[in-house]
Amino acid sequence: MIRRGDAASGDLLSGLPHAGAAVETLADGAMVLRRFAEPAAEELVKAIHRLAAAAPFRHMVTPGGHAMSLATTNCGRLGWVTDRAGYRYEQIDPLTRRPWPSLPDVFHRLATRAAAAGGFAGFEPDACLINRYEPGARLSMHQDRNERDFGAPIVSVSLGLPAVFLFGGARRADRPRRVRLESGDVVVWGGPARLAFHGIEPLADGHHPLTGHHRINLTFRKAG
Ligand code: MD3
Ligand code: FE
Repeated sequence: MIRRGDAASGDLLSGLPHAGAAVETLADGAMVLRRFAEPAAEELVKAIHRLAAAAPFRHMVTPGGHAMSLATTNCGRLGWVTDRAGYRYEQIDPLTRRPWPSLPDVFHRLATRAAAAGGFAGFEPDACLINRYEPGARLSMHQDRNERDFGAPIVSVSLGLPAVFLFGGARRADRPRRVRLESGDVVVWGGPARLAFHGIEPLADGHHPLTGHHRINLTFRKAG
């Protein structure tokens, strides 16, 4: 279902719906807000550079001992980490041994407005995982299960180079749908979609005016 010009898809800066704004339902509980973050994209990328100066991007290691192809950092009260000991949320960045930088206002505003547009008014993220892909980097099929409350949605924001998102089902073996995510696209994952298997295909080569040869993805979560 596509609702064009719906008041739910608002311009971030003016608070008004913007031309071409649409809410597209991918599956029960999964809403794509195409270009919802476009008006704020430059401000978001500036904030990411500031955050990365305080909590650098790093290639975390999976419990199996492999370095991830994508680089990761976090902001907010809790940050998602992985190492040989497993996947979890931590208040202290293991690299800097300091708390993660706080959630910038522009991040919080975007995440809560997108969640509301997707039917999750009152969403209060306490964690934002920031993934940075370069050409060839990928994310294999997984579920996000380290959060305490699966009733809260996850809001994802794509910036820079496009990617092919793989949207599977409740079982790993379910054949995934391929969904192209472009800069400014926001997806709200809640309800039955919250525990779906998902991944990202290897990033294609390219250049984007916002991020150069990178794709950056923000995922806002209520982890604690
Ligand atoms: C569907 N990130 O960080 S965002 C992740 O583009 C992650 O970096 C991908 O999967 C990325 O865990 C995909 C879209 C996404 C995020 C979380 C989900 C889709 C989801 C949780 C449940 C279902
Ligand atoms: Fe995920």
